[in-house]
Amino acid sequence: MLLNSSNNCHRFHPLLDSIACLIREYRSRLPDLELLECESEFINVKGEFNGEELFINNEMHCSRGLRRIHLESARLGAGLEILHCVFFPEPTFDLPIFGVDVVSGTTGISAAIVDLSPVSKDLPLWISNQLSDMKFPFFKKKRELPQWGKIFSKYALFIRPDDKDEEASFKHVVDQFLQVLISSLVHLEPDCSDANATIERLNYQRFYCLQQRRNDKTRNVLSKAFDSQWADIYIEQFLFKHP
Ligand code: BLA
Repeated sequence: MLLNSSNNCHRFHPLLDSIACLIREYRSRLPDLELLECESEFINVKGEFNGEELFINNEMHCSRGLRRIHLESARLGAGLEILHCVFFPEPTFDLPIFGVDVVSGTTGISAAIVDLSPVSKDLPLWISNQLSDMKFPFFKKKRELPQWGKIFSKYALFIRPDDKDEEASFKHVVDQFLQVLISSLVHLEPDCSDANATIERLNYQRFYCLQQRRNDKTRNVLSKAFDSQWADIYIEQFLFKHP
């Protein structure tokens, strides 16, 4: 049997593993899916801290309507595991940005966030209609979004799951958000690349990246595991690279 050389065989917290599987399943159904073979120095990153193996594995694709489909799994020391995923749309398509961040530490999942974030003043109507019809499960520990989080929609879910049932409910919301995004994407026709709406969406994507770069928690964790200069480059040129 061939050993998987890309470290995908590492087991993460079951919620992180199962959300990654779910995302891969949706991703596999995207039209014209292609591997993005850019920035290869960031695809598999390895390090060591106090004898502990640290690593980041990235999967990067594009498809019709989505310019950058990024799924990241990272183990960054002291029991810290992160699942991070962003689907950046082509600005010619009237689609929101899908994003997920799940952070697991020694005491379990501390943060689970998912959103379909607007790339113009509001979400497209057919998306907000579907989201407002959704029945959101009850979560005991809702968390407050930070100052820079004004990029998120009013449907953003940010919680600390209380038990396995809440973890399953969070995954269910991720599933529904992906369903909403991908069912829209398939039927959507793009605008011209120089249309006003396209330029506006491009600018909002830039703003989204600028705001995400202000997440000091991400920067601190990466700086500790690697070094601060590398963390800045990774965040600005890979995680939240400008369109
Ligand atoms: C929070 N992100 C965090 C936290 C850590 C990371 C350690 C704090 C967890 C906690 O407060 O319990 C770390 N996240 C990472 C790292 C990577 C990562 C190292 O993605 C990548 C290598 N962040 C995103 C995306 C969203 C996001 C796509 O990357 C949203 C869709 C949100 N993460 C997000 C938010 C917080 C967070 C809102 C809380 C920040 C705060 O409370 O100040």
